[in-house]
Amino acid sequence: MRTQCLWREHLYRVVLLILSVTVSAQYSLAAFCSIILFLFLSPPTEWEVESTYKTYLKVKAGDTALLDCEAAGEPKPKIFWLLPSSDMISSSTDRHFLHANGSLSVSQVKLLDAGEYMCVARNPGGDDTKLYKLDVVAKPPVINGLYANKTIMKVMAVRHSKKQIDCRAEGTPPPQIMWIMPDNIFLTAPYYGSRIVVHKNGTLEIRNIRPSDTADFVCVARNNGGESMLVVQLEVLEMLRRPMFKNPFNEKIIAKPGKTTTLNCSVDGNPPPDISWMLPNGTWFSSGIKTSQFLTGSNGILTIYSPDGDKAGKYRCAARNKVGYIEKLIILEVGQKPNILTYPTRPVTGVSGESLSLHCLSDGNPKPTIAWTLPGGHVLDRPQINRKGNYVCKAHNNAGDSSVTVSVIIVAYPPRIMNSDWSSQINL
Ligand SMILES: *[C@@H]1O[C@H](CO)[C@@H](O)[C@H](O)[C@H]1NC(C)=O
Ligand SMILES: *[C@@H]1O[C@H](CO)[C@@H](O)[C@H](O)[C@H]1NC(C)=O
Ligand SMILES: *[C@@H]1O[C@H](CO)[C@@H](O)[C@H](O)[C@H]1NC(C)=O
Ligand SMILES: *[C@@H]1O[C@H](CO)[C@@H](O)[C@H](O)[C@H]1NC(C)=O
Ligand SMILES: CC(=O)N[C@H]1CO[C@H](CO)[C@@H](O)[C@@H]1O
Repeated sequence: MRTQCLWREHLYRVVLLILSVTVSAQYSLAAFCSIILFLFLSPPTEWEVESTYKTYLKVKAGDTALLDCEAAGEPKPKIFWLLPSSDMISSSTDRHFLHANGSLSVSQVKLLDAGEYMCVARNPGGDDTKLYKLDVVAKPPVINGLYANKTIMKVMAVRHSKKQIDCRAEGTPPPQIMWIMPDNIFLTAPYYGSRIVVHKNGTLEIRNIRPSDTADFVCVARNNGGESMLVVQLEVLEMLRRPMFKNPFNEKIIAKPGKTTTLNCSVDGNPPPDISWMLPNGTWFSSGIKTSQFLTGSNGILTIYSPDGDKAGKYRCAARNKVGYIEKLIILEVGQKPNILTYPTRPVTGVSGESLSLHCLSDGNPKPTIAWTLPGGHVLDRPQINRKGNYVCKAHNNAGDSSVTVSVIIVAYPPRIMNSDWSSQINL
C-alpha cells in the first residue's frame, strides 16, 4: 500500500515535469535523465515557503519562541537548525527543543536570542532551508507581581523596630532596582549602609525606625522595556497596642426615665481604636453618628437622649484597630419609680407596751430604700412603733419616690387578774 502510494506520487510528478519540460522545448536526453534521477532522489521541499524569504517573528523576552520547519522528501530528510550564534542544533538542548516534526522551541527567550535562525532539511538528494528572523522585545518591569507604572502604597512601621519593604521587580531583561530616599539620595541595589540596606532582591530595610522616617520612599525598577515605580508612604507609629476597654466588664446601667444617659465604652489602644455600637434592634452605628435619639462620640461614649422603655436592651460596643478587636455588652434598663404595694389600709391598733410591726413593701427599679417618718417628724429606717399618730412610709430610688400614710391608734393595756385563769372565772 505504502510503496504504491509513493509510486503514484512520483508518477504524478513525472507527468508534470515531462509536460513542463516539453513545453520549454529545451528537451534533451541528458536533462531527461537528470529529471528522472531528481525524481527518485527528490530533495526535501517545504510546503509553502521559498527559502530565500525570511519569516519574521516577534517574541517577548522570557516567553517561548516556536519556529516551525516541516519538510518532506525521500528518504525522509534530517532537520537541524543554525542559531544566530552559528551553533548548530540537531537534537534538543536545555533551552532549545527540537520537536519530532522539525519545529524548534526556544524557551525563556533572552534579548541575545534575537537574530537569524536557519532550518536545514537534508537528505542525500540535497538541502533545503528556511530562514527566520527573530525579534525579542523586552518585558517592562512589574513590581511585587502587581504594580506597573506608578503605584502608591501606605505602610506602617513601629518606632525602634526594623522594617522591610519589598520591591521585587520582574521583567526581561532583569530590571535594575533603585530606591529614592526622602532626602532624594538614590540607592541602587545592593546597598549596605549602617541603618539602611537595599538587598539584592530589591527589599529596602530600615533599622531602628525613627519618627522622622514618616516620609515617601520610592522604588524604581527599570529595564530597556520600561520602568515601574512604587511609592511607599511610610508612617511611623508608637508601640502598637491592642484595644482594651478601660472597664473590661459587662455592665448594667439603669437610666432615669427621660433623663439623658451615657454608656461609657472608653478604650485604650494604639493606633486609637475605632468604636462602633450595636443598638438593641441590631443596627450598628459607627462613631460620630447623631440622630434625634442617639449620639456616638469618638471617645467611646454613647449618649441616649430621653431614654424610655423602647431604648432598654442590650447594647454592644466593639473596638477595633489594626492589631485587635474586642467587644463588650452594656445592658440598659430604664428605671421605674417606686410603687408601694403592701401597706395597712386601715388604722392600725397597737397595745400600749407591746411592739407592733407596720409593713410597707414597694417595687421599683433600682430597688428602692424605705424610710418611715414618725409622727414627731423623726425619720427611722426600720419600722418601730411607740406612739400613736400618722406614720409615713416613703420608698425612694433614683427614678422617684412614693409614700403612704398609716394611722396608728394605741390602746391601754387590758385588765387582768393575777393567779387566776379565764375558765375558772367563767365557772364562777
Ligand atoms: C510541531 O510540534 C510542536 C510540538 O508538538 C507543535 O507545537 C507545533 O505546532 C508543530 N508544528 C506544526 C507545523 O505542526
Ligand atoms: C530579600 O532578601 C532579604 C535578605 O536576604 C530577606 O530578608 C527578604 O525577606 C527578601 N525579600 C523577599 C521579598 O524575598
Ligand atoms: C468612662 O470610663 C472611664 C473609666 O471607667 C473614665 O475614666 C472616664 O472618665 C469615663 N468617661 C465618661 C465620659 O464618663
Ligand atoms: C434601629 O434603631 C435605630 C435608632 O432608633 C434606627 O435608626 C434604625 O433604623 C433601627 N433599625 C431597625 C432595623 O429597626
Ligand atoms: C510597565 C507599564 O505598564 N508601563 C506603562 C506605563 O504607562 C505608559 C503610558 O502611560 C505605558 O506606555 C507603559 O507601558
